[in-house]
Amino acid sequence: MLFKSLLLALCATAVNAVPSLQVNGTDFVNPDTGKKFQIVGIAYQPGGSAGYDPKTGKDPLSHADTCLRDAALMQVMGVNTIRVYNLDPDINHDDCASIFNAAGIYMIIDVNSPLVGEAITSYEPWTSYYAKYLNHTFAVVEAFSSYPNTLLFFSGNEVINDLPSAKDVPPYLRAVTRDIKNYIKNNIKRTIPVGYSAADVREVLWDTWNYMQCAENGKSNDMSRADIFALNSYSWCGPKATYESSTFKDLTDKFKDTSVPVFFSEYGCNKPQPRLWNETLAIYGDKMAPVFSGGVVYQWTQEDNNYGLVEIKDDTLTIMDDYNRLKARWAGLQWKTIQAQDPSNKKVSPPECESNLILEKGFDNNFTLPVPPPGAQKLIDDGIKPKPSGKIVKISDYNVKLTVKDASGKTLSGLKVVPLKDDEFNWSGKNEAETGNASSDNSTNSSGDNGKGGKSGDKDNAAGLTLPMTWAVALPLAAMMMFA
Ligand SMILES: *[C@@H]1O[C@H](CO)[C@@H](O)[C@H](O)[C@H]1NC(C)=O
Ligand SMILES: *[C@@H]1O[C@H](CO)[C@@H](O)[C@H](O)[C@H]1NC(C)=O
Ligand SMILES: *[C@@H]1O[C@H](CO)[C@@H](O)[C@H](O)[C@H]1NC(C)=O
Ligand SMILES: *[C@@H]1O[C@H](CO)[C@@H](O)[C@H](O)[C@H]1NC(C)=O
Ligand SMILES: *[C@@H]1O[C@H](CO)[C@@H](O)[C@H](O)[C@H]1NC(C)=O
Ligand SMILES: *[C@@H]1O[C@H](CO)[C@@H](O)[C@H](O)[C@H]1NC(C)=O
Ligand SMILES: *[C@@H]1O[C@H](CO)[C@@H](O)[C@H](O)[C@H]1NC(C)=O
Ligand SMILES: CC(=O)N[C@H]1CO[C@H](CO)[C@@H](O)[C@@H]1O
Repeated sequence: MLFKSLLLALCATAVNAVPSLQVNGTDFVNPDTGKKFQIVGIAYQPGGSAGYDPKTGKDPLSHADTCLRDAALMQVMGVNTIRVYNLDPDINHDDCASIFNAAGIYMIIDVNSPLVGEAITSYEPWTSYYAKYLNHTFAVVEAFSSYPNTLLFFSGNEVINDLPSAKDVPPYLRAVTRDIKNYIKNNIKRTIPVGYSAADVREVLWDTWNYMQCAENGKSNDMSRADIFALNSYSWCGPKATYESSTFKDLTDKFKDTSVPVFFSEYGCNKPQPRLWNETLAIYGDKMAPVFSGGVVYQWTQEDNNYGLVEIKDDTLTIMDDYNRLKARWAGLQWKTIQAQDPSNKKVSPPECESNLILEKGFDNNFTLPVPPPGAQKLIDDGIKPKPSGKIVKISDYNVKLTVKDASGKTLSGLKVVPLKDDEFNWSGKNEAETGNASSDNSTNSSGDNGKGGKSGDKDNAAGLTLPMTWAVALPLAAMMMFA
């Protein structure tokens, strides 16, 4: 009896949870359906990277009212993932994590930030690899690991960006990846994957990918190997670009041989304007979807770098035309089919970590990694103290309270998050709130099917990995340094 009520209590806490995904081979797999999961994501960095200041007690996931507003607007578009860069592990994120979870939206978490002591540096990386840095990294892992919608952690973002930074950084990136994976193995109940988010600089991209995905003696359980490889790519620009001219075809041809899931951790070239989002048709289309696992649009809020979908001034959000165009574009896709593809299920062995795997002269081809810095091994073995922790909480009211205006300046009413049933993730059609603009609403064909996860399995017993990872610089590097 006691046992039974305990079980019920445990189940109750998991209500309205997205299914924790697994990494199997080159795919994210929904364990309930066995289908490949495609990320439909948005980079969520209100204030830009410069807006992150832990001293204010604020970060992008600290305020329930703004998260509720943004989750509602994202849900209407069919977003299923946000990427969040700059997080303070000591702030409470329960409300925001619970809101996004209820909306069927996963979180990709960058464990680093642009602040000193919170990331591996691109030059003289040894000066940034010390126990206090790792402590911060592990604290972010602790803070987010209990949320079922934490998809993966990025152990680094755009750290290797050219040959000079490729000279010393690679072993440090692998070392941090190893430390985080070991930390999770020793201290965290759920296996959450750890990956790297690369700048799409072709001179170093392929070596970076191989350096991160290879394995010692070909063993896929090599702890320093990235579980996922992602790239921030801005090479598809404007309405005239094609699969070939954008070089997305080149990316697809190369990544066909990947041994880990690959996705766009940022995309959405903003020159020329306006963005018509043609690339999303390719990303979720027949050629790319079997190789890639979707992507993350850069970015939610309008900042100085001009990549926003919405503009926030004080507490008022105004929808921009880019939001409407992206929403309309996504609405034209057949999500029911896209999210129902079988994983490749092919046995892919990682390449061997050998110096001849690295092709570019000047790129570090030494796979001997630095050992954890003094004091760090104890943290990895026993856990940090104190440990931040998070939990899913009950949200009593899903109605948006902050002011939201459409692109013409009209205040919208009735906006709310529609909490999904257990084991669903969002894809499109449940939340019918009006946010648009008549012309784009036209094409918004919310023909209604929601991401059904089916029955949930044992979440903590995932054979594979659950999804999370890194920090982003505000200005997409690749936008400036495209495949030099
Ligand atoms: C380690 O992280 C925790 C959680 O953020 C923090 O309270 C503690 O002060 C950190 N320890 C060190 C040595 O930085
Ligand atoms: C991009 O999308 C626009 C709007 O649907 C379309 O007119 C244009 O032809 C597309 N570009 C290409 C190269 O297909
Ligand atoms: C609707 O959206 C289109 C394209 O985004 C824009 O050109 C138009 O001005 C918008 N109309 C209103 C009423 O917001
Ligand atoms: C994972 O992939 C292997 C093939 O590599 C396949 O046999 C297995 O069924 C897959 N597992 C899941 C849970 O999809
Ligand atoms: C590889 O790196 C390790 C650790 O820094 C160093 O001891 C070793 O000499 C390096 N090997 C080569 C061939 O440079
Ligand atoms: C929207 O629908 C109306 C009526 O069905 C049609 O006349 C109009 O051309 C459509 N607009 C767009 C942008 O598809
Ligand atoms: C909306 O969906 C229906 C049914 O799937 C389809 O027949 C129709 O062409 C779609 N309309 C638009 C504008 O995409
Ligand atoms: C609850 C829900 O399903 N919300 C949204 C998910 O995504 C689609 C668009 O793809 C929206 O139309 C839904 O409203």
